[in-house]
Amino acid sequence: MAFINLKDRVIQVKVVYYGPGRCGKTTNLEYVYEKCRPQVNSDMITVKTQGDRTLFFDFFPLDMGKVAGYDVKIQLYTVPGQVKYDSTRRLVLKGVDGVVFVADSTVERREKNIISIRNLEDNLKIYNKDIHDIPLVIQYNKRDLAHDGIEILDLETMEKDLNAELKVPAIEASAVKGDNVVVTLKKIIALTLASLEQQLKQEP
Ligand SMILES: Nc1nc2c(ncn2[C@@H]2O[C@H](COP(=O)(O)OP(=O)(O)OP(=O)(O)O)[C@@H](O)[C@H]2O)c(=O)[nH]1
Ligand SMILES: [Mg+2]
Repeated sequence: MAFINLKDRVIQVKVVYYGPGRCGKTTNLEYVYEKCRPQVNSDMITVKTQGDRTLFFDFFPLDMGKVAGYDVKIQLYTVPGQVKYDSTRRLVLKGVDGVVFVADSTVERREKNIISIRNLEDNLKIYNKDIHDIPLVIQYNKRDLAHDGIEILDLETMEKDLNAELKVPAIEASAVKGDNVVVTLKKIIALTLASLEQQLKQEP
């Protein structure tokens, strides 16, 4: 669960962007970083391999101001999407409070999205978390490619593949253009804080 400091009245919430390699997780964070500069009081930490792939994670803290008398800080992370970095993905998921699953809308990545969301489910289990219970938003990214004549998956197909059972909020986006990037973030923050409030109520 989120880190809560009752004495200083600070809540730290961890949100992780998950998804297959090259789906646009880092691009989401870069956009948020640029847009929300005044609320970010540190550099974006990012470790990249050749060709801009995330090797470990991207990270920065976002200051949300006061919520119910608490200073709320959102820590935003991405995982490396490449299959071979599974142990790193697990590490990054430790203590996660909310997940944005970024799906790649291109037809050729269909299977990769399905494998990645299953991998998310498996890795959450390691921390006794159920994908059905954790605050989760699915982002259908790269919708802009349709305008370039590239074949993309229709929404019904993506919903059927990834969200038929979960039925979580799903948002069409273009991380490179910034379309719905902040909308996605606001949605996951809202869900995560609501879930946190529920959990706090249940504490003895
Ligand atoms: N057309 C288009 N390209 C995108 C979009 N989002 C990301 N890309 C491109 O896709 C490539 C991969 O984006 P990244 O953000 O690095 O992907 P990632 O999910 O962080 O990849 P890993 O770190 O390897 O897991 C880059 O060339 C981006 O510019 C989008 O919405 N539309
Ligand atoms: Mg990345």
